[in-house]
Amino acid sequence: MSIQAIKPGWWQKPLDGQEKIWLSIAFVWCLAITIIMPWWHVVGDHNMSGEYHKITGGDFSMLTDQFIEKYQVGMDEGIPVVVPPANSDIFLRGAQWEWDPVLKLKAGSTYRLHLSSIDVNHGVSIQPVNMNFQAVPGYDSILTITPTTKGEYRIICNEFCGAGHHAMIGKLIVE
Ligand SMILES: [Cu+2]
Repeated sequence: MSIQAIKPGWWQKPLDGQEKIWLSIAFVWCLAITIIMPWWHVVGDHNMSGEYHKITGGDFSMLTDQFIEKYQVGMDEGIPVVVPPANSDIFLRGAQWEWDPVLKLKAGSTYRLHLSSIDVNHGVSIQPVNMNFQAVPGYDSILTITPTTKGEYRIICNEFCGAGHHAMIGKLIVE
């Protein structure tokens, strides 16, 4: 019986010069983005800080319905249109597969926007300005917003949420 020498595998060979360079670049980049993410929050307003509270889908739905009842002015393709006063609490409900209500806001006014979903996770992507948030079931995410540019915006769900995901497009109007 003889003992055969085991051939060294690729993982036992020392790193090649090129490999060392790329690993170093990747490592430095990892460090850089780790610093940049919190830095953006302070310097660039990229990552907004909000308030978060636990809430059931039923309770959030009830608050949204009350909000709609109070400030509804019409309908837009089957979705209620709401004109809330400045400095008020406003609600945006995500559900498979629509956003409601349509919010009509005043440029320069500040609102407390409550975001949630009553079923699964939805992504809130406001286009074309490309602001992105999350509607998370079980949580009321509150953002203090002051829209500055007049126009009609689309709220696109950018978190895959099922068969009708591609059609989950809401509307936000600033005038
Ligand atoms: Cu979706």
